[in-house]
Amino acid sequence: MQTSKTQEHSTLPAEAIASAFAHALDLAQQWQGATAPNPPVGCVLLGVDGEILAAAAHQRAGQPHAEALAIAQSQSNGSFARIHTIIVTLEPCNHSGRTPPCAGALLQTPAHHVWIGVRDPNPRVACGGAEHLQRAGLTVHDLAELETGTTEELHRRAARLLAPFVKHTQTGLPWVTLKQAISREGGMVPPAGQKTFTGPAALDLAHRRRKQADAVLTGSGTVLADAPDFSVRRVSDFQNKQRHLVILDRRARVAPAYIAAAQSRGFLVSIETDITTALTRLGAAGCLEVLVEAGAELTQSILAGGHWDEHVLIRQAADPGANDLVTIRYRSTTT
Ligand code: AOF
Ligand code: ZN
Repeated sequence: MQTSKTQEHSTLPAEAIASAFAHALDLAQQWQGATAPNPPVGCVLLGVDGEILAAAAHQRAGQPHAEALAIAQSQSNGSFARIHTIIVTLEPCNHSGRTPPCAGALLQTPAHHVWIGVRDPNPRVACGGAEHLQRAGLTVHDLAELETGTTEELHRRAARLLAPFVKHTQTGLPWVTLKQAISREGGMVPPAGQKTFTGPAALDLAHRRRKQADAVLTGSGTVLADAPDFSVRRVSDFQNKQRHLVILDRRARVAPAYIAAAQSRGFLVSIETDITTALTRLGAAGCLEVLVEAGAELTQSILAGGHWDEHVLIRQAADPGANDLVTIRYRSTTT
């Protein structure tokens, strides 16, 4: 079919953009937890009929950005000349960091439209990428402009995906996810001889959350009571991923043997006495997301002190065999 000049330049149907965003978010989510201190980013290249030409995600700091990978893919599969619209979950960068600027790379393609999920809060990038593309004649759109029934859900996913990077860029602190499980009796302590009281779905969730975290934070009470190994088990972990394990231990109660064993499992272990200092140090070390897995006392003080961003609450099912109830709330309303 011959495509007219107007069709070549016009915006693709909203449904095609929405499904490409969903795909870009799925890809980026697979690397959530692998990219720190960089954000997880996904990019999809579409042709004039809304067909997917290439799709990729940023995998690790120092390696190519999502856009560069997608463009390289389109070059190797011969679709480069057909690129019409670029979908990217984060505003393309406009600076030379560890890798060359993506905005410049996008301008080398024949694309007419770029859709952005979230604007980059990095002061070296902030609005620079989008502005640069616009000045060069591309039409830049924000996901929020998209008129579909799924836009809100896509926007919520994009915002959560980038929230740790946004917070870290703006404050130097990591995003704190507080995981709390409550038994049907209302307590947080598993019955004697058991490490957990939640079912398989809640355990899967817990391990997925560990996988996406750059650090696990716990208290000495939990270590003394359970000696948790804090490893990622129910999902496959990233290769060579090194997580921090921070233990809040004011009275130096944690045995050196526990610390040595955690180090031999690959953790960078540190003992801290104060939550604010612990989070500041994790942020300075480039951690984007911290998962708190602690007992009642530390959990309550993190809630009361406002040191959390996301509270994942797992309530044990009233009936044995039924699914536990998971609720997620955010401290700020921007996510
Ligand atoms: C993008 N696409 O896939 C990512 C971006 O040191 P560099 O070169 O890796 O640059 C890191 C910065 O680039 C990071 O702080 C963030 O602002 C942006 N990340 N940008 O266009 C990507 N990961
Ligand atoms: Zn880039």
